Amino acid sequence: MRRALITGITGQDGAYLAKFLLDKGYEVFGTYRRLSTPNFWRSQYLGIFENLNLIPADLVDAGSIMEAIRISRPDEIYNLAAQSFVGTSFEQPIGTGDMTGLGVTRVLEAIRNFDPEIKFYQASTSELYGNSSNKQANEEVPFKPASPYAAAKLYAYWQTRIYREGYNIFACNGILFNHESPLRGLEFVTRKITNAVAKITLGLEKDIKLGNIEAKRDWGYAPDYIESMWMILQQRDPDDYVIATNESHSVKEFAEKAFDAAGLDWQEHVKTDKRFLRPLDVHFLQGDYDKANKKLGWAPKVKFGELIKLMVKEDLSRWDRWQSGERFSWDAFNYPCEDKILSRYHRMER
Ligand code: NAP
Ligand code: G4F
Repeated sequence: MRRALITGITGQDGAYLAKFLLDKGYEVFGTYRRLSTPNFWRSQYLGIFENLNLIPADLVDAGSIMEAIRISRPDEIYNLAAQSFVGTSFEQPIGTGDMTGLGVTRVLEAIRNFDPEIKFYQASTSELYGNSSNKQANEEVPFKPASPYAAAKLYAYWQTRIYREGYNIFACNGILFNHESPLRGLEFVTRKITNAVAKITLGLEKDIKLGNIEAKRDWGYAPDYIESMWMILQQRDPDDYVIATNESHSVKEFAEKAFDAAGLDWQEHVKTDKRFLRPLDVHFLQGDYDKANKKLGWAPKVKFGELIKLMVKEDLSRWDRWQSGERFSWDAFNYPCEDKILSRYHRMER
């Protein structure tokens, strides 16, 4: 039986990847951080929690990573753990550099020391491109990161290549464009919108406040993208691949379609608020997955319109069930109202 170690198993991609690998017959190990309250809701939601082998480890603690590898003795490591929210990376740039950047070197060093035969997948990102061009980005387009998060990921991207070329480790970058799902964190704009649409529909809220609604992203469906991670590690040679839908849409279009899916007019409910503007933003991202298509045989199945509908449907159903007294594992009921969260913006306003 093949063994996989997933860092970041409590996140969106970690949960879907764990399910995917279990279905393929893998023995799945996942690292999780000690938190004051456990957060396994995603794997519980997917019904796989009981099938996971969990190992406490933190990317800022090299010894804990080594220990996780010793315990799991994996054939493949999927490094999904990161401080993954771009907005937070402006508030916590040093912590983000440590976890999202240096953390990757800690995993690569552990592989080099423990067993260089272990295959390694690094969760690289379209944020690497930043505002480098307004064209579709493939693997040859130069990077120009525009956030502390992207700068940390750039370092991690190069370390992955350096360990591949320098130590002959099977280390690969999946350069994934934005991918969303009903398991997406509530701070990301897509789920923030679909959750708000559900609450507004049921009369629990009146409006939603957003930042830069002109920003454009190439949004795909997370379970489609998870499959590419596995495919990348099954090739004969290690390499880097862009994973995308090749379409780009604005936040405004996303909001319009999400409200429309619930029979509402977005203009009556969407407000803009400077609080959600970033010091520097990426205005346009659109990928080109041609290489992944030709070499891996990968293509996205779920596109923009369908993605929005399935996310709105799921959030509506959850709030509806919750209001009827049903209790289940999820995140939204427990999330603070954003007006209660103070940031640098509030300090500047005072
Ligand atoms: P996510 O939902 O935010 O999950 C991030 C995971 O990392 C969580 O399990 C989190 O654990 C863990 N983590 C954070 N800091 C850690 C630390 N110091 N030590 C160990 N674990 C830590 O992110 P995602 O959307 O699943 O994304 C997965 C990966 O792909 C991330 O590296 C992200 O940067 C990258 N990526 C995502 C996208 C996208 O559109 N989703 C696109 C490109 C690349 P806790 O639950 O304890 O916080
Ligand atoms: O949903 P977002 O926060 O995602 P972002 O910044 O594109 O990052 C995500 O995708 C990356 C891949 O490209 C990943 F690497 C990263 O880990 C993460 O998963 O914001 C998308 C866009 C931005 O331009 C943002 O300024 O939406 C804009 N936006 C407008 N109003 C907002 C809001 N973003 C958030 N989070 N909240 C708003 O109210």
